[in-house]
Amino acid sequence: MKDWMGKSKAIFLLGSLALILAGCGKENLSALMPKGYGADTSMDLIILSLIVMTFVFIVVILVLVIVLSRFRKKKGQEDYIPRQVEGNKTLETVWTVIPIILVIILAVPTVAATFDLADDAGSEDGLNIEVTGNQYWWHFNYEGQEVQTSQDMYIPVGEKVHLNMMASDVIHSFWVPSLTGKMDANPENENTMYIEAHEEGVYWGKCAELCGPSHSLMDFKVIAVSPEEFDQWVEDMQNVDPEEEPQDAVAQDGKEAFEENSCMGCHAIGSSPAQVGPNLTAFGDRSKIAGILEPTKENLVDWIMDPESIKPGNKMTGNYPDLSEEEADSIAEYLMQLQPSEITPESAGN
Ligand SMILES: [Cu+2]
Repeated sequence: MKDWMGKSKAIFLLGSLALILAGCGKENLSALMPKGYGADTSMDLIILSLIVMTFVFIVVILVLVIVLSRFRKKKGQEDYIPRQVEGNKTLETVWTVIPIILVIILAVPTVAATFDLADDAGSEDGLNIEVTGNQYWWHFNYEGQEVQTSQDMYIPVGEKVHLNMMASDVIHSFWVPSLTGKMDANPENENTMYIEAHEEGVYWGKCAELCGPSHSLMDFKVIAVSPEEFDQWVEDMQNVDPEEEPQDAVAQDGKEAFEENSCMGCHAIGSSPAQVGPNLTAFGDRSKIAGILEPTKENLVDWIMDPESIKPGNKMTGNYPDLSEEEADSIAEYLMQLQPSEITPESAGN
């Protein structure tokens, strides 16, 4: 008896803890707070399955309680054995038919939603973005627009945005929980999906496929802005001149150091595609540095000096000459000044 009490207490505590922790989800990083078409569809299916599961739970518990109370051994019934039932056709039909009906209730909307979400993926019309997953960052190429960027993906609100997805190294998985479900980014074949945001805002994205030691740090953002702001952002990005000289002396030194140390071998500024490292066109506007650090110059210097301590296994480690603290500082100044647009994660409500 004591043992049973201890177990039920533990189950109660764990259950309460799970309920409390369920409230810890960040806004804009939760499938339970849908802000896009795909996430709405998933949420509808979650609610439907919860209703079905609750119904099954209640029926099973009711039957259990009735059976336990009606057929238990009562006082004075020392040799009591309830009537043994075998091969009851009615019962067997009921417990076969009801689950089949429940499975149909779950399956029909699920299959319909799957086809619906797959329907317009990979369309030729509208905005198409080529998404490439890399260890441990995301590249976005706006097809036909001459716009390339990394980590922060801008989209217009209320529009279907088609994503054509691949990976450059290992399998990654693109996931923006508030907007839609997951999609694998594979090295060998292209997967397509679309996202659509109902409201302006900054939505957090995660890589959802274990892809190496820094998999959990492979964060990115989707920034949904009004269609007018989006057009403005595209224009601002198209007008970036990578050769443009920075305003102040430190940033000018930074630009020189950036070029002398062959940073351009891996990174690009402007619309030329980066081969190995992230495109840095609007680096000064990014919501995070390396996907995870607050966007301050100090954090950028730390990242440049020792990226391995921040994102283990990243490809920048060991791929460039030793920089002095002063060089790193001036490069950081130069990069933080790359702010080609007024449309930023901050203006979108980060
Ligand atoms: Cu990944």
